[in-house]
Amino acid sequence: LEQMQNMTIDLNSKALIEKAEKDGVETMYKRKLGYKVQCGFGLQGVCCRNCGMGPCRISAKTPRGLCGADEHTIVGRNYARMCAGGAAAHSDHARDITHTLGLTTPGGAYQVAEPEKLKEFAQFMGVDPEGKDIYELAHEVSEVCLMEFGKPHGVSKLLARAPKVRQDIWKEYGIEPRAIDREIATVMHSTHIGCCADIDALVHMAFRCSMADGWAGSMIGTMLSDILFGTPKPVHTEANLNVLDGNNVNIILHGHEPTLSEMIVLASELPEMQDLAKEVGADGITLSGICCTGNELTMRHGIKIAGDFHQQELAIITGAVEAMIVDVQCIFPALAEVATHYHTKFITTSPKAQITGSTYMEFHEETALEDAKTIVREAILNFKNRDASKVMVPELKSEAMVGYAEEAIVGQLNNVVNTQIDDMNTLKPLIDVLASGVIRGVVGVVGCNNARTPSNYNHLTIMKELIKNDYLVVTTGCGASAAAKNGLMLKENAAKYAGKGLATVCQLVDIPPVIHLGSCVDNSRILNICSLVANALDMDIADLPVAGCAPEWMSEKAIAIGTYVVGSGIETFLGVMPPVTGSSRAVEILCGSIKDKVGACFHVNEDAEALAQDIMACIEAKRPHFEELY
Ligand code: NFS
Repeated sequence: LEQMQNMTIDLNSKALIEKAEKDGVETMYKRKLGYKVQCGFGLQGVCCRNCGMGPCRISAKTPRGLCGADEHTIVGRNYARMCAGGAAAHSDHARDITHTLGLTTPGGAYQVAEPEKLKEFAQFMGVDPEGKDIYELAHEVSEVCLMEFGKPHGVSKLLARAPKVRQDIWKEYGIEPRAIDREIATVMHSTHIGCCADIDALVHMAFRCSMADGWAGSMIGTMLSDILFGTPKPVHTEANLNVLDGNNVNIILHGHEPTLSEMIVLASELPEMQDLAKEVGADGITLSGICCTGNELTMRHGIKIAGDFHQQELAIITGAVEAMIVDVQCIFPALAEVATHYHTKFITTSPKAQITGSTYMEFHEETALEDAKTIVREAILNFKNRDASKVMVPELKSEAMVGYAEEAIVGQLNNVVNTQIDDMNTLKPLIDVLASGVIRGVVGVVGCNNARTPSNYNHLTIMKELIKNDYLVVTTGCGASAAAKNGLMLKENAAKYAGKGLATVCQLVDIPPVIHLGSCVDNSRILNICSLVANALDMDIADLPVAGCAPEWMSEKAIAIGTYVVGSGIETFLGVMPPVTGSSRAVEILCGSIKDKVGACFHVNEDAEALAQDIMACIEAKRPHFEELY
């Protein structure tokens, strides 16, 4: 038990791991114990199973696969495929959002929440909004965006948001992404048996494909989600499993796409649903979120964050959850088994993510609200099956301020800092505090939890070290949940955790030391802010005192993100080694020579304290150049 409890630093999680043992329920933490030794070939990325002659594994005795592929080829292919997997996930999510924009109608389930943003974006995408009805425009923008997934000619239109120098770098290295689906298909083709067998070419392709994620798919996903559901604004919330309410029907939303979760919010607020909840003996309905759906909901509605990736099983083990409703991505298939020990309904909704043992209630955007009502009703009616003797809601939760979109960050800084500057809504205040060195730099600390490190340990260690030394932290995904759960997203805690410079800025500007930027597709907001600042200063993104960090990354999506962040000229720090160490060439390129091409590279250190020091050293080394340019 102690061994399992040591795999997380979250006290709620520790308590629930103990309950799981008592209840005889297997969790990830238990399974991890069984995996004392994980496959060394896989860890190094030198196992190839891309054809039926294999699997081939590179070792001293077998330095080549049956086709003759060496370790560099195999590692390169595997890495490129991870990028393709990640780009596919983010972009397919974005595709659904784009289709949904095409379904908007006045007064319908899906509407245009941000007409001005839509007009601006339409203009950017080459659609003239002049004289058009807003829904006509929405449908046209939807069509234009869908073309970004499959257009036969040209490169991503969204690249134009980046500084000109950056665009030239991409052109030079040849990583301007064409249609999103094409980049993914090209990687799948080139990594097929008997195709690309050159590590430089494979890395190049991996970068181009990942760029299609960051500078097309994810960016479209974020932009259209804002247009459909509203641009997030700072809002108060609470985080960690204590947000579950013992007297209420508890519905947890887990997964990624706001199309489903937004409808569940609407449905659960209907008087008929509230009444039904009372009828079955509950006080009301509590919605909460896990993973990126949690982030999307909390930043737009202040809906509470139940937990992060590693807490999904534990949430059900509280015995207080009527339904865990999921759509796509980051969902443990184990939830089906865990749910059998309690009354919880594990409801899958997407044809893309059906899971054996779950209750499958397919969700269609065309009948969104009706489908959502059916699902919510199912959850409410399950309240009577709750077994009080099995309920244990753990004690802890934390408050947080979340929901800082680009607009909020700029607006917030403008509000308070520089009342003397005349042009409001400029980036000047942000740039001033950066240039003067009051804030040393900005670091995006983002991404998952990984069972190879104690849950949340790397995130919190690095975030705390950075803010203590006056680096502003922005965060998304499960990193954001870790920060929210631990009080780092409260301005009131700035004095406690942040250095003097940062703490002063937090007080003056009314921001927390760690800023919630949203879900993982919202990493595109980071690209956006960096581009805005670089453009305003006439610099390249690589000139800015910024860095990216994924301290506990685990998904292919995270690899794609890391790759496009590096491709964007931002030094990227990983707390877990990706499976590339089997190829000395791959490591040399990714952690070194790629910098000659794109102005940044990967840095890996599995010691969190040391990684934080590495990040700060890297930014400090950038500062003189930045100050000079400024
Ligand atoms: Ni991101 Fe979101 Fe979390 Fe990792 Fe999974 S939820 S898309 S992949 S685990 S941060």
